Amino acid sequence: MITFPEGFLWGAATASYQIEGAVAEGGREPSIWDTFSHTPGAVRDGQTGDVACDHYHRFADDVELMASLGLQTYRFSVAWPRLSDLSFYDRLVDALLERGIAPVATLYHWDLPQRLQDAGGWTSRDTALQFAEYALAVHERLGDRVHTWTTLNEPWVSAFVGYGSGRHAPGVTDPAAAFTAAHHLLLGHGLATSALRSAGAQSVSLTLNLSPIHGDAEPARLVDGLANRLFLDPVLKGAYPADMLDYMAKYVDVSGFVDDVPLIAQPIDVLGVNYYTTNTVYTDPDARGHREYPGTEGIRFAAPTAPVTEMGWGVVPSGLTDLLLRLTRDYPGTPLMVTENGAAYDDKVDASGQVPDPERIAFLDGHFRAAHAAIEQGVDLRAYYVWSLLDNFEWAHGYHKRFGLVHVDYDTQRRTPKASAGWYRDVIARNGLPD
Ligand code: IFM
Repeated sequence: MITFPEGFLWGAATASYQIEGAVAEGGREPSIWDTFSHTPGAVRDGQTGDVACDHYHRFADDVELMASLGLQTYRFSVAWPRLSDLSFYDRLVDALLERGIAPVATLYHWDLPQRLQDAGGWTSRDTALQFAEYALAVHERLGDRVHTWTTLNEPWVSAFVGYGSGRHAPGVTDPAAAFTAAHHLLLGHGLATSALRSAGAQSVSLTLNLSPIHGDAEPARLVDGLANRLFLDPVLKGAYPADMLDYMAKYVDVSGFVDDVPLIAQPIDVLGVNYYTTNTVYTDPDARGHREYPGTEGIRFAAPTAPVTEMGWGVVPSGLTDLLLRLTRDYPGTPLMVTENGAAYDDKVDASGQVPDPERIAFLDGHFRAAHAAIEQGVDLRAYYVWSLLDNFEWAHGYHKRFGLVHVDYDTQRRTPKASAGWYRDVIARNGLPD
């Protein structure tokens, strides 16, 4: 047996806009994803999160489903647009605790209230201040029962996909706005962390999407800076990387950024790592670069080699070992949890009502072993959350990409655990895998 440390926690993750639906219920105000998904051409086939998995109404059954898989912890996000009435999360947290499932609450998984976007969104410093106030309000309501808090999910995506390429809400295509948004997201994280801490939050974390970058040295340094160090260093080293400050200065006035770093660099209790794949980049004068990495003209992002998932992302379990070791080496002293890892495949319910998904089982098996290899080499990894509990609204891809351990029929809302769900239940029960 490959056994994980005693006390290691196994869970699954979701996000509010991707599963809840009920967008006009419980006093919820519109978010940037409501606006964006209703914009013609923004999301594949014009799909929206209006109904999604109807989790808002079906959460009690979904918690039963989690219990049937033996989940020990569940990572969900609170919708900022539901701030005026947080009673849904009260009920959700109570249901989780009744089943012995530890709730981990993420405060921002991309559904910014539209009213704040109308005032500039993350390009406005005020959004960071408002985020800290919102964090406090949620903590006041749930802090007696939620132990672990995550401020932001994947600020790189919020900044560079939301304000850089415009592939996500709010659909802005302006590199200067993307860098400004990145800074204000980090500031929001720092302010919220201080606020949560002073309110007595037990464990505060930040979740970053991180990726090892391979290839030619110079483009790899730049892309690693944009994807990884730009977010890790101010939080965990108390300084923006010098090369990134110079780089951002080509687009924005960074003088105020430096002054804010002490506010950003609040100690965190654990770092959340979302890992999906690696990137490989080469110098190529003819290459157009990548629109989500501003200024990368002349850099070629290599196509992944097979096998790939339905997202077209390469399956590279060893990248997870490398990433966890690198974090431990370069940012020592911060415990880690894998807050997302998983894969989309073209899953179908077969004639016998089963959903065979051997590729997902192989994917997870490989990545769990990769995480275990990192632990054996000294990484302090505390938990692992599979993305995702349910098939759900995969942003610009709509419902076309299925990441769930549980299949969702969107016409009937019927949930069918895939073969991987049963396999995962056994992993959890054994706290490990056969050797
Ligand atoms: O679905 C997303 C999630 O919202 C954030 N991390 C990556 C997942 C898969 O793309």
